[in-house]
Amino acid sequence: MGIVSPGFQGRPRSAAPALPPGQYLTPDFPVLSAGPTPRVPTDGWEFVVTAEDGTERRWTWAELMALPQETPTVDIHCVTRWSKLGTSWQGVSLDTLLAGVDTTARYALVHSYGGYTTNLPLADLRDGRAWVAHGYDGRPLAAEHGGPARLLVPHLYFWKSAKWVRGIRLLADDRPGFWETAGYHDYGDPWREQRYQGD
Ligand SMILES: Nc1nc2c(c(=O)[nH]1)N[C@H]1C(S)=C(S)[C@@H](COP(=O)(O)O)O[C@H]1N2
Ligand SMILES: [Mo]
Repeated sequence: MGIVSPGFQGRPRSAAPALPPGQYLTPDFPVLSAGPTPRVPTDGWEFVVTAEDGTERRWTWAELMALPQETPTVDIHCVTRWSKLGTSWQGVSLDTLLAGVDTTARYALVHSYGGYTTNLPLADLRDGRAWVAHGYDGRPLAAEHGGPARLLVPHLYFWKSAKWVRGIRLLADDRPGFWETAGYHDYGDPWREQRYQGD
């Protein structure tokens, strides 16, 4: 008999797939950094959005904390194949940060303290899909995970979630970041397994 009843299978087959193709589940929270962990004090910290015409919007740490805060619970997927489900964050939506920014740019290049960069379409930072996150699991975000604040864009592979985020440049033309220049996929959708250029 080729048919197995759901009762013998554990999970019912109707459950939505939680893991993108080629990923495995980890209960840990691995640390992946291309270089040393920069120590970024919140004194003097700022987050800058630079529009394509050079116009800047800046937020100090106190100003970021005074904005509406959200607590997204999301699944994260690293291109090195680990996924972690149901991670809980605190931060400010990019919708909030971009609300007062006048732009027709289609691309964004994200910059970090320490020099890391990553690119994505500006649309992917909108519609409740991206945050500047400063809390994890009810605590301030640890430095090795990008504290004091990191970008969180969980619908793309986790290399797009720049740790120690410092600013975002809005661009008319796409420009690759650190890993994208090294051969990683320009967009990085885990559900379409867009790991490397050509995927
Ligand atoms: N600034 C910076 N951000 C970064 C990285 C990095 O090396 N530097 N690594 C990226 C990669 S490849 C991954 S998988 C995640 C890892 O985040 P974690 O160390 O909190 O797990 O951060 C991303 N953001
Ligand atoms: Mo990664």
